[in-house]
Amino acid sequence: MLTQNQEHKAAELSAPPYDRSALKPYLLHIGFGNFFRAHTAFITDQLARTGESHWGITIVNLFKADGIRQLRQQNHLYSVTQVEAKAKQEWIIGSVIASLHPVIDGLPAIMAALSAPELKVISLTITEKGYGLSPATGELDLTHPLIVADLKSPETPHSAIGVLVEGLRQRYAACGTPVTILSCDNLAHNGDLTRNAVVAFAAQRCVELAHWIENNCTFPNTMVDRMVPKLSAEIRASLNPETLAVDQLATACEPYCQWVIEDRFVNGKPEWNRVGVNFVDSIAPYEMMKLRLLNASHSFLAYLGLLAGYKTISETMGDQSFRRAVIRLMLDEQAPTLKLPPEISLNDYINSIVNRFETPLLHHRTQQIAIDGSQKLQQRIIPSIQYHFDKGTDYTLLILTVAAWMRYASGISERGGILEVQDPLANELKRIYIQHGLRDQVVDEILKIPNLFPVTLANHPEFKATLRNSFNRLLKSGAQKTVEQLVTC
Ligand code: CS2
Repeated sequence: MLTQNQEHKAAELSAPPYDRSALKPYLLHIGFGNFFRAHTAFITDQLARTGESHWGITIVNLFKADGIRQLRQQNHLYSVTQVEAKAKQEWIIGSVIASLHPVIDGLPAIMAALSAPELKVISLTITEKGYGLSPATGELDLTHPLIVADLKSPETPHSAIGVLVEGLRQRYAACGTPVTILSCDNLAHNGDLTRNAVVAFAAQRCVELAHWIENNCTFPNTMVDRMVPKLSAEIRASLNPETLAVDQLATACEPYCQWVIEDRFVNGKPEWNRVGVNFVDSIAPYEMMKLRLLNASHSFLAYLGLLAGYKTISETMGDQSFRRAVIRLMLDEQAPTLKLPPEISLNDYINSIVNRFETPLLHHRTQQIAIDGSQKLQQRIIPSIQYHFDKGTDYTLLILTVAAWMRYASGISERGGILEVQDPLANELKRIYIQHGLRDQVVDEILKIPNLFPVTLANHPEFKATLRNSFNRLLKSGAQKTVEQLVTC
């Protein structure tokens, strides 16, 4: 609860220099996390600053209500600070104009917003696990507990997909106005996967609804890029104290910001291209490049760095062996799997990633990036392993990332301390470790978890043996020595 004094101060966060009352709820966004605040909302705010956009955002948060309550206390304003060595730039974001939460406002209010004729775009940042997909196949997992529950009572859904489909059903009944659905999560072909999940869920309810969605909604694929770490005490210390005193939602990020979107909007779009967004025919080369170079490297540094005792990505990059290893991962094991967009130079792109990772100001914690590995590896690492496996080429650093994730999943650090494991499979992983201990049998057991890895790999003796070797190497030598040995040989 805010004190009266804080409430008074919160109202003082000064609005950006445009008429917010002229913004209309054309965009509804599900998920009020840090990334959204510093990316989609930030970009929409930049556009509003041109004075020529009426695009405003309604936020829907399905889980935590605190952020929404706080946002309302702050008149839907909050700050985003771009941290960089030379200067910090602080923005007060005004593009969010309304907010909804099922517990505070009730589900019917959310459904009314989703079926409003003036709504043109629905965007999502619900994290990889929020889609209820099977990591191995990318299809909607009809055994996923939230999906099972929502299919039983589809008119009172809790999952993002269930809410979306019920909203679209009511939209179909109320006005039938087409709408664009924009996934902004780090999934390969995020639009296609979202369409498949939504249509599959809808088909379980009513085939006619599934057809309406297929024919009246588009799901452009998008590639998003901006590092937005959780606000740590270290970053807080570098932000403007006057803003912090009135802003409980202060967000910090790097200056870098990229958004590439397939130009398949069915009912109008914001002119985001005026503020740096690229609308293209196909984002496939961009998303592969970003997932396999940036995100995969992040996971490599997160798991191996965490095991070696490093707290942040920049600290891990400060260790020359890790720095060399991650560059080698990008150049030797990821680049061969990619077809880059024609205007991109591989070396420049890799150099820019290295520079971004080295920025100490961001304090991007290895622990934060390690979250949800069971969902992330399938997007960033596994397809490249499959590529090398089929070709018979080297994937030592890729498989080491998987082995390091498995080792991290034990919840025990190399010094015998506790590692906090946050993953949808955390309980399952814990059960395996309790049964087998810190021994390489766990590798086979984890590979047996249904829908985690593609069966072509999970059942292959050679793949299993390679993964076990990598895992044993980590057990025997530790992350630091293993990485050091790999880059010096
Ligand atoms: C990170 C991403 O946490 C993670 O898994 O790799 O959030 C990364 O910071 C963003 O994708 C950068 O655009």
